[in-house]
Amino acid sequence: MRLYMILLALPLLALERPGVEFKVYQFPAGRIPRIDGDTSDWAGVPDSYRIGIDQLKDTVKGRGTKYDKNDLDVNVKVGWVKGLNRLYFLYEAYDDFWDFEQANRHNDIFEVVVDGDLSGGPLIANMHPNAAVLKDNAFFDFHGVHAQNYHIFTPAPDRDWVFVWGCQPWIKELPWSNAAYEYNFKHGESGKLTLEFWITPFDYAPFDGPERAVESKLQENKIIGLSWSVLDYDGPADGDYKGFWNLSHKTTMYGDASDLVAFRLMPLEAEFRKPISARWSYRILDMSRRAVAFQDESAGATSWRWDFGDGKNSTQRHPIHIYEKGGEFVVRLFVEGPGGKAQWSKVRDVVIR
Ligand SMILES: [Ca+2]
Ligand SMILES: [Ca+2]
Ligand SMILES: [Ca+2]
Ligand SMILES: [Ca+2]
Repeated sequence: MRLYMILLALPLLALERPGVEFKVYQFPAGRIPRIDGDTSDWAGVPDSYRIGIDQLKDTVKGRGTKYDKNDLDVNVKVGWVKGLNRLYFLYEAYDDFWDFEQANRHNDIFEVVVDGDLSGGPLIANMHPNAAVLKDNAFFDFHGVHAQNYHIFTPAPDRDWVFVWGCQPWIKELPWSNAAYEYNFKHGESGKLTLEFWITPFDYAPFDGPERAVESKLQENKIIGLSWSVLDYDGPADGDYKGFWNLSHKTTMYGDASDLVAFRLMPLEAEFRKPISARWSYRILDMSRRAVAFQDESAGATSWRWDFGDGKNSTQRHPIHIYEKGGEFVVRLFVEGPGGKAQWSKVRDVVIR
C-alpha cells in the first residue's frame, strides 16, 4: 500500500517547483472566449488565476527574480472548457522594445510547453539522453510527439504565429489551435500587446498529421504539466535575447517535460454552479444480456432514484440494470440534497436490442 502511494505521487514530484500548483480557469460552455484579441470575455476570470511576472525567473541572463516592469511586464491567464481538449490563453505584455522585424527566431517570443498527461522527460531531439539514436524514423517518432513546444512570435505580422519546435507543424492550424493579436506599435517601439489563443495538447502528436494523433483528454481536477518562458529581445538586430523569464525556474523546461509546472483544470467557479444538479452517463456492459451500467455525475446530491424507462427503478447511486427486452428507453434520474431537488432525463438514448 505504501509503495503504491509513493508511485502515485511520483508524477507531481517529478515536476519543477514541487508544492506549487497553478490554476486553469473553467469557462462555462456559454462563455467560451472568442479569439479576436478583445479581452472582454476574460473579464470575469478572477485575479487568483492571473500569473504575473513576479512568478517568473530569468534563469539564463542572470537576473533571477529581479524583474523590471519598465523593461518587460507580462500577465497570463489560462482557461479550459469541459468537453473540449483545448487550453485557452490570454497573454498581456508590456515591452519597452518590441522586436519583430526579422523573419527568424530573433523576435520577442512567448514560449509555451505543455505535457497533457505528465509523461515527463525530454521532448525535443537535442534533449534526448542518447540523441545519436534519433536517426530517420526514430527522430520523427520522438521530436515533440509526447509533449509540445510552441515558440509564439509576439507579434508576427507577416508570417505564421508560431514555430512548433517539433515535427508536427500541423498542430498550429485550425482545428487544433487559433490565435489573435491586438497591438498598436511598430518594431522598436514600446507598448502593450494582447495575444489570445488556444492550443490542443496531445499525448501523441505524430509528424504525419492528425489521423493517428491522440489529444490529451482534459477533465476536471486533472493535473497537467505546463510552463512558459518569455524571451525578451530588445535589439540590436544581431543581439541575443536580454532575458529568459520562465515560470518553471529551470531553463530546461523548454525541452524536458519533467521541468514543467503543475496546473490543475479547475471546476466551475461558484457563481456558475447550481446548489444541486442531476447528470448521468451510461455504458452498455453486455448487449446479449441487455446489461447497462449507469453512472451518476450529479453535483450536490445525497440521494438518487433512477427510472429506467421500463417500469423498473433503483435507488443506488451507480446502478447496473438488466433490461428484460429490447427498446429505446427514456431514462430519468431524480436526485435530492441539501440544495434541493433536480432531475435529468435522456430521451431514447439508451437503445437496447
Ligand atoms: Ca476575445
Ligand atoms: Ca524589454
Ligand atoms: Ca505527454
Ligand atoms: Ca522586447
